[in-house]
Amino acid sequence: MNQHVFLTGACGFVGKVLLPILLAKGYRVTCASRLASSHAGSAAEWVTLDINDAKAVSCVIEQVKPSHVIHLAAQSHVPTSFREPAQTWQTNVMGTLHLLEAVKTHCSEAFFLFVSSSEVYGEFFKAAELTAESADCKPMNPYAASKRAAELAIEQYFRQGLAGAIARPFNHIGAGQSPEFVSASFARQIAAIEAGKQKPILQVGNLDAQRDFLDVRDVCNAYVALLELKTVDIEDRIFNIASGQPRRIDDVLKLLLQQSSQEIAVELDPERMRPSDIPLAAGDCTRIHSLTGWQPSYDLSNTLAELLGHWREQ
Ligand code: A2R
Repeated sequence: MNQHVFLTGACGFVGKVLLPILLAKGYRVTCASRLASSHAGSAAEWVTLDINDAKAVSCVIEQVKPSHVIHLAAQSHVPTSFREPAQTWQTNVMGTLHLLEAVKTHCSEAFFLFVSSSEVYGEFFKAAELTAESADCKPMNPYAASKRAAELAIEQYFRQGLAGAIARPFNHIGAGQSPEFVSASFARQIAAIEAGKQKPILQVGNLDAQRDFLDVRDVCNAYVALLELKTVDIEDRIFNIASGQPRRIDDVLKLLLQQSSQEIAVELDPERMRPSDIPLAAGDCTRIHSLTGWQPSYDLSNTLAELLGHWREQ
């Protein structure tokens, strides 16, 4: 089969990192974005597409006839999902359904990789140190619930013969991520302090919480590894993309502060302390490792140093 990937959400944080990795691996890639025209000229092909438009999705998939779909496009912002739950479900569930139907109609042999989120585990995280894919999903926000709903839709297509996999990535780190995420927030503040744009006080939330961090390039390499997956049982098609190593937020902060020669005080910001915080969220990554050989390759302190370098250049 011709190796032609259809990549949605190509202009997002992950999409921008994944695209060059796919091209370097020799995949032909057609990227979809709502603002595609601005990317004409890159090595990939681009289409302008709103996944909420079922007809447009069908037309594009009929033309492209990809061998693989990587579906990243989503309303991925948790606070927005509380403000706009219907829009979040529309894009994340119905948008996914439009793609599934188009693939079923026009290229039913294609491999469909759906990028979900570790957020689907939600409250279950309180029950285990390392959460495996077999855990109960107990979403705690509309974003996570919509991703779980989309997973259920995909599982039904899997049972009807669709090839594919579902990825549940844990926390990613990398340049280009919104400073609403903890590592980017710390790095941005340190860079601002060094540049004299912020008092030498770094505002933090809950430093005791433990999370599972991966370099976004490792996350993307995992997606590429999943594209090459051979047939597996439907029950085994969900994959945690995780390091399997819980890290205290405090340790991430310390690693970043070590990169700076500046004297920086740390101050708790009550606004950043969420009472619903999950104390520990980390994933068991045994399944993806045993089925594809994937494992993380980037060292956390190097990733954080690069992140800080990125913010220093802003
Ligand atoms: O269309 P754009 O360029 O605004 O791209 C956004 C895209 N997107 C959509 N694309 C087509 N039709 C829509 N109705 C639509 N709504 C959103 O999804 C945006 O660039 C992309 C998602 O990018 P980020 O929010 O930066 O997410 P990130 O961190 O790259 O995560 C990738 C995936 C998401 O599905 C997460 O939920 C998952 O990884 O964990």
